[in-house]
Amino acid sequence: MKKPVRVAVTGAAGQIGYSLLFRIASGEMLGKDQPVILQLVEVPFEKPQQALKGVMMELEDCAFPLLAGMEGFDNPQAGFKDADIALLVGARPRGPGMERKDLLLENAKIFTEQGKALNDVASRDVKVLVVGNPANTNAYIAMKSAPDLPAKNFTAMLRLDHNRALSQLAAKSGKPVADIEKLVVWGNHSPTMYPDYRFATVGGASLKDLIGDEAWNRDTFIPKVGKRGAAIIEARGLSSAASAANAAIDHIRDWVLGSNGKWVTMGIPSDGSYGIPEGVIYGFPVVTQNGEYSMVRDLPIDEYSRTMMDKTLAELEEERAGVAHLLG
Ligand code: NAX
Repeated sequence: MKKPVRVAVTGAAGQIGYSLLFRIASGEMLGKDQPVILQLVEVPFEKPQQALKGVMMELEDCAFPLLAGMEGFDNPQAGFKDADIALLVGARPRGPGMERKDLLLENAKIFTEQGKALNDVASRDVKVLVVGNPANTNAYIAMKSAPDLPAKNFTAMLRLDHNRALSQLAAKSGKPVADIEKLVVWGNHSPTMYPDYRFATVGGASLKDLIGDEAWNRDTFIPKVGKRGAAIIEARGLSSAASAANAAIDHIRDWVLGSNGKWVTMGIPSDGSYGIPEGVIYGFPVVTQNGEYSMVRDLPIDEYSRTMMDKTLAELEEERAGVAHLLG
């Protein structure tokens, strides 16, 4: 039997948590031979702590053979102890009348504290995925608050955007999702992101040539992927949860177990490639192997793509400037 992997999850009593935890415990994230210990973190208030207890009771009732242990916490310093993987899902939602600036600052406090806690008590190899919005900037704040951990361990979730784009492309081209490779989603997890299928292939042939409809790309595809989150809220009355949990599982599974040469999108700290300033957490194409990701480099960037990539970068830089005073 393998040594259990410690997985910390914040926002464990929330919507995404409810779609996520059972799949982690059943082995869908780390493999059907990998025991896990769940360290579940919620805010220290009665209602969410009570709800967390209920979720833990249900996890118990599944009698998952791979669930080697489970504990609930009301603070990250205790909850992140020795964590090998940290899924930072909980975040402050936008309240009525709340300005974007205030939302950013409220979340900056949360992710500063969580970054510090990871720095203090998590495994030195902890793999961090930030799901809670604004995900890229929250990941940046956590990374900056954890100076003793490698910056490359901090990532943000662009995988839902990647998967949304894949499905739209499959529907348009009539090809199976599984056959589409080399898709990229550049930038911020926000409507400014740039889903880019210029390099995508189906069975080795160019998907762009197959679709051959540039107007569809610019006028339908890109805005549809960018506004998909809002469309789900309008239809469901609640934000994406099961698809977000699914994307988090995909992200970590590929990071830990490898993508078998396939490109996937991860929000990672830039190394200066593609004109994106070093340190900015930005969606890039990566391949993963042996628990490490590496960026797909030297892709040609045409004028339209440059404009799109700079627009989503500008938004990230604005967010970063809004929290700079907190990071010293
Ligand atoms: P919910 O409001 O259902 O659940 C969030 C949970 O987090 C709550 O139980 C809350 O008590 C808890 N929480 C808040 N602050 C916390 C803290 N400091 N420590 C521990 N727990 C804390 O939201 P849910 O639908 O689960 O969404 C969670 C986050 O994911 C939101 O920020 C949401 O915007 C974001 N999303 C990100 C996506 C992405 O692709 N990156 C897509 C889906 C989702 O919109």
